[in-house]
Amino acid sequence: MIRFSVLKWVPPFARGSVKEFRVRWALEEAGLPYEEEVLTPEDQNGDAYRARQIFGQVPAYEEDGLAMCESGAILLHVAEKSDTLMPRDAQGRARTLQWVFAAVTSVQPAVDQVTALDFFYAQEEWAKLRRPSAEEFLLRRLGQLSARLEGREWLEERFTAGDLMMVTVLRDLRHTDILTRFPPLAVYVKRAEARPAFQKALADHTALYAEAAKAEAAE
Ligand SMILES: N[C@@H](CCC(=O)N[C@@H](CS)C(=O)NCC(=O)O)C(=O)O
Repeated sequence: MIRFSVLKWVPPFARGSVKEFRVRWALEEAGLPYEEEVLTPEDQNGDAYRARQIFGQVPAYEEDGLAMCESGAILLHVAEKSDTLMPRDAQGRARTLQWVFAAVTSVQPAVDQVTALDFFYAQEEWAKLRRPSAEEFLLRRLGQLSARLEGREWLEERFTAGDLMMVTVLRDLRHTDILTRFPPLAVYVKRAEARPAFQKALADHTALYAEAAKAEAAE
């Protein structure tokens, strides 16, 4: 049975963005059954877990004797099992790898610069000074991506793991109005979010934090 780790608690802004969500969504697309391994902070810092994920982060993944970590690598591993995520022809496969890497190495860093400022340092003077140039860089990247998606449903002729990864990265901007400035991107994210596998994964991910959300709403 496939098993991946999830965090018992995350702050509200992180819900829907925890990197286990990518794996969960991919497994739903692939139609593969799985179990969650729910981690407390003590579990994360224990030797047993660190042996599987040296940074103590999620997700870590296990399957029939295989133990691995890093959401991008896990996504590609799962994608190899599923025609929905990975075309079988060599070119389609190579292009899927290209888009997964574009998402994590060309778009995610630009997104992360803005989200880190917004979520962790918003009140700092230096962050207020840095924010406009971080956003400007991000807008340039998003403009380039948006041009690719103009008139297309997906990055290639069909949905792949590349779209799954790209959409999880773009969704990290949902606390801003930035995507609305790029209609092809806004529509692309909505199209992906309408997929039944996405809906199921998000519902299950959110359910982990339902009790915490109720308590926070009552405060
Ligand atoms: N590069 C890693 C990053 C994983 C990561 O950042 N995980 C975060 C949640 S989104 C985490 O476990 N944070 C808890 C911590 O660092 O203690 C991956 O993609 O799997």
